Amino acid sequence: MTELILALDVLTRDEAVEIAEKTAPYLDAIKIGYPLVLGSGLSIARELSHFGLPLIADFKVADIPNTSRLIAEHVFEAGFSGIITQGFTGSDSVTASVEAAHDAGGECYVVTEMSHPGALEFLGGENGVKLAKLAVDCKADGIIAPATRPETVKKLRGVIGNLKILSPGVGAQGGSAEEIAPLIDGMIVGRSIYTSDDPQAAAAKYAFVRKL
Ligand code: OMP
Repeated sequence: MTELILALDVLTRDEAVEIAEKTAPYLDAIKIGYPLVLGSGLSIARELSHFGLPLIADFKVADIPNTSRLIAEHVFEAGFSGIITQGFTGSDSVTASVEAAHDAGGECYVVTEMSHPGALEFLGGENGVKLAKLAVDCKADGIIAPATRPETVKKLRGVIGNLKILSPGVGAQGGSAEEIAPLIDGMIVGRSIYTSDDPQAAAAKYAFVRKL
């Protein structure tokens, strides 16, 4: 079964808690990034931990190894169980994030080809494949790969084997939940749930798709 991960990119604590309350029964994890953390502070992780779901920190870390490690340590101390890092910074930086995650009992995911059209200017094709190989070599727990390009996801699966694939781009970015779900381990959905008139019903719909 493919997990359903809510990308909770709302801007305030109140909105975040309201959406999480409505959707939590249908979710397997919540992903939080700059929009919410800059709006509400890192302490939002502790508040959302009351819903009993794994929390993934989407900071797309892209720094030197020492800074990457410091960021990751902060993230896991704050109560997250996973972190997303860029891969183009190279193996030493990615390894620093992976080791900090594993030292804290958490997981680290490496971004490969991103889901938006502009990603193809630098991250697509052979570079996406190289980033996936790097994730394997650095002992990451999985990769982030685009639900907007199922063919790419299939190709990257061939590179990473059993590592997890988490895929954003479903709904608002045009990716099909039905098409991508059988290829991946976790479907990341943001706006199609949290901007819906009925976030609970939207989450329930994606939760149904993930079981198909
Ligand atoms: P929606 O487009 O609203 O469903 O949100 C997608 C979420 O996934 C956002 O939080 C993005 O920042 C994130 N994301 C992508 O959309 N594309 C990527 O290639 C990578 C990510 C990510 O790392 O989560």
